[in-house]
Amino acid sequence: MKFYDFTPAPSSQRVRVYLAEKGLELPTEQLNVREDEQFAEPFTSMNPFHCVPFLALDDGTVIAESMSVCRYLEELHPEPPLFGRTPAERAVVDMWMRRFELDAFIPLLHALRNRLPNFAGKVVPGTRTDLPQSEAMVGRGREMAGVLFDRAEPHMAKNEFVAGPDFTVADITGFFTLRMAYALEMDIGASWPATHAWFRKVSARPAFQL
Ligand SMILES: N[C@@H](CCC(=O)N[C@@H](CS)C(=O)NCC(=O)O)C(=O)O
Repeated sequence: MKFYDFTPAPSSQRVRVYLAEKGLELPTEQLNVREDEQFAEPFTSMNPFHCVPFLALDDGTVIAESMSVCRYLEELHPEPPLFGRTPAERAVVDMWMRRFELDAFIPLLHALRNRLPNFAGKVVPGTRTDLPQSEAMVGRGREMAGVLFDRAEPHMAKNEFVAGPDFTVADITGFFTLRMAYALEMDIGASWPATHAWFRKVSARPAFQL
């Protein structure tokens, strides 16, 4: 198998943090999505969604989507478990990961893509489009993430990690969610101190030294 990666890309970094936490190494090829290499062959046929990361298996199967890559690797390498051990743990990890991803990560991703000049013409990942950047998406992204952070804060105050006592993939998704929130100048420390403290703790783990 081969992992198609771009070192600065946050979605690739999500997988690389997972690999580091698991102690796994994969044959890796860099694909410079800033230079549009994902639109050239053979990559455009391998992943017609034109994004990194993706994992190409020896039988030709291509797994894109960062967390789908991690789920596949977890099946091959169950220890240490990062998706939970029991059916209930796995469901709780999935619940918190989906909450962070759907309610904050995605709105913040769109906020950043609609704000930063280098994403002009690229507001939808993996496309080149004439859709204009929208300032309204920036404000709404922050507001939506704020709703999730309000809801999560009491839970974060009572738990060591996002899904409970153990570090899981929900922390990886949470970390990249919060990193975008800081980049968008959300005052996490003032408004959500337990979430801020958790972020600092997770950031200190060796796997997160990106
Ligand atoms: N949901 C996808 C998102 C992948 C994604 O957005 N990748 C970005 C880099 S962080 C990319 O390759 N963008 C290329 C582009 O927008 O053309 C995942 O989690 O893997």
